[in-house]
Amino acid sequence: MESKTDFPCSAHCLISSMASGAIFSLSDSSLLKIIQGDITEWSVDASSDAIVNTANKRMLGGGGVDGAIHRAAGPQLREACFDVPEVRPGVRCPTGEARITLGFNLHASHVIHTVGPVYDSDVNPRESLAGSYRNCLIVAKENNIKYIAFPAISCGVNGYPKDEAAMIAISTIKEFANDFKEVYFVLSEDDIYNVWVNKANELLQEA
Ligand code: AR6
Repeated sequence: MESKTDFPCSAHCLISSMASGAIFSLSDSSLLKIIQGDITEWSVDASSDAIVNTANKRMLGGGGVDGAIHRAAGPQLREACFDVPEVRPGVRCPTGEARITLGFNLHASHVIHTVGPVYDSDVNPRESLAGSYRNCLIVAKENNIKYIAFPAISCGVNGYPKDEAAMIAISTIKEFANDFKEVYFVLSEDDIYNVWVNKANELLQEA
């Protein structure tokens, strides 16, 4: 996964398009890695790590990534989520915010839960999606997380257009270029993976 080609690229863009994924340099000490796979299987050789869950406001499980993460983490994750205080009845995490729990049976030590916008009904889906990425990264920093893996937040049942979602995701992560050793996207679908790699190449070449 670490191998890089000697692709002629700017100093800020070291990309490897090998089967293992694509690797970009966010800063002198920070990498962005885009890989295909199941985020519940993500692991790095570090204890300061977290995966991001694209949850719903109740935070008690759902479909897609949310369901997969709850199944892999085991029932303790639901109990930990249940203990997250409600900000109003039925809402533990409003749209665009983030909450952290332990990872239990996952390889990752922590799960950061965020609620992405439902594209067709959110008043300002761009701001909400950027808020989700930004607040996950803020919560991660507060908890000394150095390795973090994101899925494509809101790109499943929430219906966010992939190209705009990739632009928001990667440009928001660029704001935190010096704060993490490695930021990952673990993407299960071929088309989303390709959109993300193209967008990362575009945005990071501009850096
Ligand atoms: N690993 C990586 N990516 C995955 C995985 C996986 N195991 N499973 C699905 N994806 P979605 P959303 C991809 O629908 O749109 C839930 O019910 C998937 O193909 O999980 O943010 C929650 O409770 C898609 O590209 O999340 C919420 O109510 C992307 O992950 C709601 O769905 C996100 O798809 C959240 O909807």
